Amino acid sequence: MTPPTAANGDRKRRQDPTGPGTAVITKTKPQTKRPNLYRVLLLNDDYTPMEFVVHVLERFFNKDREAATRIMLHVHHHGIGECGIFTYEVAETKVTQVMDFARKHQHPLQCVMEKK
Ligand code: TYC
Repeated sequence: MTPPTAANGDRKRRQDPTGPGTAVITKTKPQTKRPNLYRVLLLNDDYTPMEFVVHVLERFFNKDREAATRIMLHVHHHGIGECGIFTYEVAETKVTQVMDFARKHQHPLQCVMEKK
């Protein structure tokens, strides 16, 4: 028969860390991970009508006439401009919608996305 020594008690606690005198503390990770964001850009060209670009910005990027005109003129003068910032899937959808719409109307308008 083994006498109940202090050493025996220590051994018992090492085998069962949830036994009396110990507690398991679970730390919940704060759920604050931000999604990767993507800029959707329009590129200038010499052929797409200004009015068509304004319409694209109103229709697919929910810009009012004033904001759409400002962005279109920025692209016209600087060669490239931002339409909006979205998560990957939304950005990809916008690019596809704009490219399909431009092709349907036989304009060479280019729309691209880049990681922010
Ligand atoms: N440069 C075009 C023109 O003069 C207008 C234009 C603006 C085209 C923006 C594309 O993304 C664009 N008709």
